[in-house]
Amino acid sequence: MKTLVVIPTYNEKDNIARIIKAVFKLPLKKVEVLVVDDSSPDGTGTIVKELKKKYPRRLHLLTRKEKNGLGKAYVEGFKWALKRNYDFIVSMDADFSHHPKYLPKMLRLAQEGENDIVIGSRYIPGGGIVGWDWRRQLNSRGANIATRAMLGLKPKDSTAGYKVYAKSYLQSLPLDKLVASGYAFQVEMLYLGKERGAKMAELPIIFVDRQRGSSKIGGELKRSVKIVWRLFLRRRVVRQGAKFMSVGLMNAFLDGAILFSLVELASLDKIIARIISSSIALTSSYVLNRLWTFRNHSKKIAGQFFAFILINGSGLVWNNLLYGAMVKKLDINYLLAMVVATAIVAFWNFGLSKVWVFKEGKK
Ligand SMILES: Nc1nc2c(ncn2[C@@H]2O[C@H](COP(=O)(O)OP(=O)(O)OP(=O)(O)O)[C@@H](O)[C@H]2O)c(=O)[nH]1
Ligand SMILES: [Mg+2]
Repeated sequence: MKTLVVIPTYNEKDNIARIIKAVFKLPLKKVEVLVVDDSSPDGTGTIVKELKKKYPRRLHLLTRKEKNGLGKAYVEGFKWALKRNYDFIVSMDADFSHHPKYLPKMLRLAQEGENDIVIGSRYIPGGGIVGWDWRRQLNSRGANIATRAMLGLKPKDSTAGYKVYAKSYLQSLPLDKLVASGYAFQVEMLYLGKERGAKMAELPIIFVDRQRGSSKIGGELKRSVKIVWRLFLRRRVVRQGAKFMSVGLMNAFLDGAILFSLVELASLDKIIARIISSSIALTSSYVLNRLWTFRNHSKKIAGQFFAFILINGSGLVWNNLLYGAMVKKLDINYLLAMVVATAIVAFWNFGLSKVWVFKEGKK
């Protein structure tokens, strides 16, 4: 089993030699290191070149012209690794926050547990952070929780940078088409794993703040928020939700337009007109959700249509109960109550339509 540890560096002259030696001291066979250096002005690259004399076969250096982001550095490192057929590829910071001592256990978990991704996790029992003030702790925690919720990620540490990847998993990724070029790269890698049903595991690590050198994280937070937002909008459930809501809105207008025409132009009885208009709107809503929102191709159209009507009908009952409670018990303005009740019930309708009416088969 061949392993490559990829270490991206920008101005890490005080750490790089020590971390390389620490990796090579591990009781592991066939471990090599690739440093991806963005032409650090402090001479990190020169130090690595010197060390290559000591480890000619195990140490590699990839030099990039200029500082171009952590994510891009990893992508280049990963491509380099895939060309050379390493079985496991590790992402590790140069500053000892990701201590090499955890690597043997992480690799074992990847190999024996047949995991696609093993995460060195700060947020499971046994893990933790040393050396960050409460502000940075809170920041990281908050970012972690928000990211997990928005992207539906299972791992407890969704922003972790210390990971072991199985070769086959990296091969399945569109490495040239990632949206993140900086720190959010780590989140995107997990998100892609979720989309692909990758098998993931976490191993607790104590993350220790850097003792030497300076941080490069400035400005990354804002950029990362943008990336997480973009990934969120790409989620299938979010896209389906948006389509479902627009179908609902469209058909409310359709209902009104038909009702108006039947009453005003065809002088139909108002009750009969509404029965006709709402039936047409409901049918159109079913058809659009089947063909457009959920792209469902099942053959059971009659049963599905019935289920759809059942959900929407029960939604209407809920809607009126909620509306009544808000108006009578809470004394809320009736129009506001109507909007709130309808919004809540829209989620009810969407959720049940997704998991029951138009349920997707397993891929
Ligand atoms: N090649 C390359 N490496 C980078 C770049 N930005 C950061 N790094 C490296 O990525 C790793 C993580 O960066 P850090 O600055 O330690 O980020 P952090 O751990 O979030 O913050 P601190 O530990 O507080 O400094 C380090 O090894 C950096 O040298 C970059 O643009 N290109
Ligand atoms: Mg660091």
